This record gives sequence, structure tokens and C-alpha cells, in this order.
Amino acid sequence: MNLLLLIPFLFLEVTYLKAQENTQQPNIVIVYADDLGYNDVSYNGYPQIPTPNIDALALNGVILRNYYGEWLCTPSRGSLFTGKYASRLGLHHSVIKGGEDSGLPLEEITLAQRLKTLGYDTHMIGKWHLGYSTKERLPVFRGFDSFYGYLNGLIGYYDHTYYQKTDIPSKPIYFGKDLYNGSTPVKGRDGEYATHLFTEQAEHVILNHDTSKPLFMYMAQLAAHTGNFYRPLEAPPETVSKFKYIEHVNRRIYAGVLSELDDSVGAVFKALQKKDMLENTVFMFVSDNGGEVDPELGFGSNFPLRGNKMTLWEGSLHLPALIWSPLLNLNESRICQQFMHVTDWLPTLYNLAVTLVVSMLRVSQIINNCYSSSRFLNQPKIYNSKISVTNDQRITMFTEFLIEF
Ligand SMILES: *[C@@H]1O[C@H](CO)[C@@H](O)[C@H](O)[C@H]1NC(C)=O
Ligand SMILES: *[C@@H]1O[C@H](CO)[C@@H](O)[C@H](O)[C@H]1NC(C)=O
Ligand SMILES: [Ca+2]
Repeated sequence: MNLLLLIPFLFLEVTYLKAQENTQQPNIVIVYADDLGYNDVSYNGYPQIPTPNIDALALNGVILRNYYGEWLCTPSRGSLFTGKYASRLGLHHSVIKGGEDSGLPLEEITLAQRLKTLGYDTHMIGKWHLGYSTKERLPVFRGFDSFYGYLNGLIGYYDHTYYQKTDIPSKPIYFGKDLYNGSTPVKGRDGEYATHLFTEQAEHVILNHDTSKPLFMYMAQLAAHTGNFYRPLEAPPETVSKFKYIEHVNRRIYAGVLSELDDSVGAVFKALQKKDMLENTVFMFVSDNGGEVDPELGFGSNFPLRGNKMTLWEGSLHLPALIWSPLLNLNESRICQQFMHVTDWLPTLYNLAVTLVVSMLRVSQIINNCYSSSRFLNQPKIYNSKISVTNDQRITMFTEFLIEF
């Protein structure tokens, strides 16, 4: 080997390490909502079900106005974790059903694995839905230090069971408890509201975090997905009773589900604050696919977008998403109009995590061009518009989004 060529490389290596010493990688927190429609967050204009915590993050962060996910849970999560289109993972056609021997291909390196390699502590809470037929498919073998949640597409909000009809004559119904700590079933928590359980676990993860290391926390909520068909939507009665003004009982319960989700976002935020981690945190709130608006099954809203989840219409794919971080150093609210797809998170967050200079520079890049896939580089740059911060103004601004139930 040529020694002369080697020297510059060694020199670069030393500078690299020095730079790294001065760098604090940001904590990365993703709250991934399930089946949350475009109009299910009140910052998008519809005030019937207020989501004040989510709105506060949106109004003090960057609203990703043209964010697209996938049509269903499994493909959306596959893309989130790999940065690849679901069709390249064999996960595009549907969701993984109970007991199915499939999942995110084991040769894929997940976002959690990548962040782990970069020194992150990685924790997952809530819904996996990327396969569990062998232990290697479980979250704790796919890059997460800990996992507290469920493996199928849904659980009952209080009984934590998964129910599914099958076409296997010997086993027409696939039914059972689906709540795990790592790979161990959780016992003794029956009757506790799932959103509360997950919030408690998120607080536990944050408050016990060793802050000498950066944290990656992926919190995939059950809300606002339906539970088992025999009791699709459930929320604590005292929460539902806040929405007496909503006439339709199922829509009223749905309001309770959303309100609990919003409270959970607030609680996670407070835990980060209590642990003094906020200043160096990038917080994302994102939906996986559009709302369930079939009146038999769900009571979300994708208005003014057409279609239900599980379709290829905008209502299924065009989703609420936001980034909040003090590292953005924003002095006003931003709406990013640039297209962003769920596959863009992996390169964006990876980039954020490897940054050598103060990470703010890299985060600014997100808002300057909503980095990242090269196919978007020629798109128009971010459109910064100041959005009204008072509720009245906001509602006036978006009256065209109003819909009556
Ligand atoms: C999960 O298991 C770990 C390791 O056994 C234990 O330390 C932790 O307390 C458990 N968490 C919950 C919420 O049960
Ligand atoms: C925010 O900062 C930008 C760039 O420095 C400046 O042009 C703008 O006027 C500021 N806005 C407010 C509300 O202070
Ligand atoms: Ca979903």
C-alpha cells in the first residue's frame, strides 16, 4: 500500500474523531399513530376533536403538509424501517396476519439497527406488525434494546387480545393475548387502557435513559386504530364524557381515543422535559396510513381527501406528520409543502445521527428542503408560510376543511 496515500486518510480519521467528541447526537423520538386521518388532528383545521398537544408541536415546529405514507400498516412500517418501497420488501400486498410465517425480510438492516451502530440506545413501544413467526423476527432481534407492545395489527384497548378469523379449517379463529415485554408475555395488566400502558412505558424508558448516550424511541400507538371487531373503539368513560356535544356515540368514543392519544403525546413531551432531554431532541408525530372512515368500522376523518385507508386515494396515503425540535431554532411556525414519503425518514434520520458538526445544521437541512431522497432534489424548495397561532384565526384559515358529522 502506498504510504503517502495513507497519511491523508489517517489525518482525516483523527479530525473525524475530534469532531465527534464535540458532537451530541440528537435524541430521536417518533410517535407513530395508527390509522390517523388527515383531518383527525385539529391543526389541520377541524375543531370538533381538539388535539392541543399535537397542535402545539405542529405550531411550534414544521408541519409536513404533503407527507405520504402507505395504504396499510405493514407496508408503512416496513418502509419506515428500511427506507425502501414496500414492494421491494414483499410487504406491499396486505398486512401480516395472525400466525403468518412472513415478515420484514431478515437481511434488511432496520433504522433501529443503524442507529444502534451509531451509538444510540433504542427502544420500541407499541405495535410491531412486521412478523413474529421466529424469534429472529421480533423487535429485540431487529435492533431494539427493548420492546413493550404487541406483534399483530391490533389489540383490544383493554383486554389486549387479538382476534382474527382464518381460512384454516382446523383453526377457524386465531385468538389470544398479544402484549409482550421483549419476548415474554406481559401478565397482570388486563383491563388497563393500552394508550396508558404505552405512555407509562415511554415515561419509564425516558426517565431511566442514560443521557450520556442518544436515545431512539419508536412509539407506535394503537390509537386511533380499531380494537377487535366486537368492541372496535374504546376509551375511558371520563374521557369520552368530555365530548357530550358529539351526537354519534361511536364518533364520541373515537374522540375519547384521540384525546387519550393527544394526552399521551403531552406526557411523553413532559417526560423528556423532566429528564432535561428536550433541548437535544427531534420529535416526530406521524400517521402510518389514512383514517378508517367506513361507518361500520371507524369514525376518523380524511376530509377533504377522498377515500378510506386500504385504498390508493389521497385519504389513505396523504397523512398528518410533523417535526418539532428546539434544534430547528425556529422563530415562527413553518408549513413544509414539499413532498415527503415514509421512505424518506430513514435517510433523513440516519443523516441526522451521523452529523459531525452541531446537529442543528443538519436539522435545518430538513426544513430547508425536506431532505432527502434524491428523487426530490429537483422539487421546489420549502414554502415557508407563517400560520396563525390562535385557534380562531386557524379555524378561519382552514374553513374549507370543516365537515359535519
Ligand atoms: C420488562 O422486562 C425487563 C427485563 O426482564 C424488566 O427489567 C422490566 O421491568 C420489564 N418491564 C415491564 C414494564 O414489565
Ligand atoms: C424569523 O427569522 C427570519 C430570518 O432571520 C426573519 O426574516 C423573520 O422576520 C423572523 N420572523 C419573526 C416572526 O421574527
Ligand atoms: Ca394503520
